[in-house]
Amino acid sequence: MFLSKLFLPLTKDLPADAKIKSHQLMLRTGMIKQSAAGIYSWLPLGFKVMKKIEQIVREEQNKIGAQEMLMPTIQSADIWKESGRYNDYGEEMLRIKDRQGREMLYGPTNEELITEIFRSSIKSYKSLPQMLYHIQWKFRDEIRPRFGIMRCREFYMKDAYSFDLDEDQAKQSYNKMFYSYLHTFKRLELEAIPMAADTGPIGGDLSHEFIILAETGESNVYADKNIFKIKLEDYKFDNNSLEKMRNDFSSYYAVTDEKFKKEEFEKKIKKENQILTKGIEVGHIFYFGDKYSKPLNCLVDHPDGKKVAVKMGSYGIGVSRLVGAIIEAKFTNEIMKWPKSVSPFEVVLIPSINKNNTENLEKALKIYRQLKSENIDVLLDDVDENISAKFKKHDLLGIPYQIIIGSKSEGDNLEFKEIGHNAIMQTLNKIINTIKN
Ligand code: 5CA
Repeated sequence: MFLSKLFLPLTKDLPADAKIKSHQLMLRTGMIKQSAAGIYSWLPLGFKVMKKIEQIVREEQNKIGAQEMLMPTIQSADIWKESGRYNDYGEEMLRIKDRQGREMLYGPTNEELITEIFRSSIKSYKSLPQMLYHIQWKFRDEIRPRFGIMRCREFYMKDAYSFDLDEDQAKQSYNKMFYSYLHTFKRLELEAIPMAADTGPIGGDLSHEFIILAETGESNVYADKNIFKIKLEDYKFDNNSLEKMRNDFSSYYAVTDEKFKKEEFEKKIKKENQILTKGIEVGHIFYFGDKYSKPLNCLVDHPDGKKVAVKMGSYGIGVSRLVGAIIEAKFTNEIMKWPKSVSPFEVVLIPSINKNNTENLEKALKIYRQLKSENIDVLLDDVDENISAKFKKHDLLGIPYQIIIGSKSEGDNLEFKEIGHNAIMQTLNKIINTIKN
């Protein structure tokens, strides 16, 4: 892609409510545009990042055996009346009437709908366990949407649902998701802490929020620093190891507000190990047994002949929120650096362009074509502006590899920024060398 062709509405004018870095930066770099309070359009740059995050979330869900499907955004109110949540959900639910006067709603979550789908086809323990997920827009009429896409009204969520015969097996499903979440966040280069949490309007008795540390976060974090010593590589994907993993994490103090007790915290953790800060909730998992399967009559035949309500859990990741969360975690000193796995482009070519001398641009074009032929997603900054303005722009855009052509370099030399020893660097070096020779 040529920068001159990219739809990238950079802006310096920020609305007064853009208080945190990620919100400001996403607006400045034209990743998103607000269309109504708490409702955003995703412009090409932002959309690309979100899609890459979505793909990582998807791959890690598939790895643990969850199956992807897609449920609609609009749901019938009937199933919510069956579960009893239609009234309980209150003002946060966007309620709609269709032309026949039927009550509909824009889904804030999908426990009811997935249970309805499940009960109509699965009748026997022989079909269990199952894990299903979708990645779909949700709507919650948040009383105070803020921080851009971090707390908005329409947002993109991965929500998964597990179905098991009994509590023990359901907890194994829970553990698999626990494992999957930690691996997902690791691939996004985020250190997420699983914190014991309340279940709120979803319900249930076992729940963890996955929180990344950030001063601008809305969640309070109370944790023991030693939790970061746990290494994911030490756990295998089998039931015993997964159970051990959750227990090991739970053995360190890490709780959200509702579970926090000051005396306990101060007694249990040495002063120097206390983490007392803010964080961003990027995922939330719940085990709630038969909270939905019972009222919705989602029963299966038990091996001993009885009919039992399936035991369920639900598991959410804020895919759109993660875009902002990554920015909050990675932005330092006016310089952004996307994790390589989700960067909008893999590498940017920055030629110093001079009207009387097109040599740098020609050289850049040559490299551009070769990178393209190697399937590297490259951006070529072909805009005619001075090099320091270019550098400023790319510090904000945050593409992790830059090749600078003609600024400090003399003759055939090229300058790299951000050198790493990995596959893409080797390919880049190879291409650069063939061009030089
Ligand atoms: N049904 C359950 C799990 S599937 C559920 O809805 N959980 S949740 O309410 O905790 O939401 C899951 C994740 O969605 C959160 O961890 C958060 O990352 C994201 N999220 C929730 N509300 C918003 C919002 N208003 N704006 C952006 N992301 C949100």
